[in-house]
Amino acid sequence: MTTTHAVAHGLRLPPGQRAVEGFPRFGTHLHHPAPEIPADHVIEVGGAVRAPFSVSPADLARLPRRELTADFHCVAGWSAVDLRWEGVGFDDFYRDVLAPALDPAAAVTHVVFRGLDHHRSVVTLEDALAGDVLLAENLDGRPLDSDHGAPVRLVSPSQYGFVSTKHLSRIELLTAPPTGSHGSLALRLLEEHPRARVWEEERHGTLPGRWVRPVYRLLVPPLRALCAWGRSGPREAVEQ
Ligand SMILES: Nc1nc2c(c(=O)[nH]1)N[C@H]1C(S)=C(S)[C@@H](COP(=O)(O)O)O[C@H]1N2
Ligand SMILES: [Mo]
Repeated sequence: MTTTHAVAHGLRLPPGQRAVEGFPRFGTHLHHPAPEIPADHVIEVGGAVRAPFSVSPADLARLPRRELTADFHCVAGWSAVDLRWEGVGFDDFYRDVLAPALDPAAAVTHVVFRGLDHHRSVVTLEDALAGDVLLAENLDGRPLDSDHGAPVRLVSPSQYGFVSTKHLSRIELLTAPPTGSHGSLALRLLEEHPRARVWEEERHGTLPGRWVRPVYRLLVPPLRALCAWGRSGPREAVEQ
């Protein structure tokens, strides 16, 4: 078992983060209910492989299990502390499942993770193989619920939460960074940072992370109020 609530630079949390009680359902999806999970749910694999294939829960169950206790950091400044995840290490998954299926001529540089709700994240291969990245099926000793990404999600605790795609349905292996479609400067400033490392405060594209902190500070309370008002359940919810 690995524990990575790193105390780096003398800080308990990465710069600009504040701890919240419990683990709210975060995300860019709050106005949608969690997606339906098909009974025969699988993770499709595509991109630089000899032939596309899919990975079933039974395939995952054959791989070594890993437990990881870590804090979880949303780019909007909220951190949930000491979450206990359990699943398959992405490095083991890569070695045992993805690497043998690769097109021999391909040099993979990036991995794309897609969720059932069409959320997607892009991770460099180096960051994906960092050792603290999991395909997680359990949280705090129980199977993931729909708020937190059932039946399986990515968890990359050293990167902002938007990387940790929930309800994982597809993995694509790329041999070059995906080409962005963002034309305008404003959009480029605001796009997700390609590495999104929390201790480096890599929040957004080309803006220094600390510049966007005050914007989130202002935006988050009204968004939280709106979300709480819009949801029937008792759970707390915050945007981004
Ligand atoms: N499929 C999917 N995964 C997602 C999101 C989403 O909207 N859909 N939001 C991301 C964001 S912005 C955050 S902070 C985390 C929140 O995880 P949680 O809802 O389990 O707290 O999920 C990430 N993964
Ligand atoms: Mo987030």
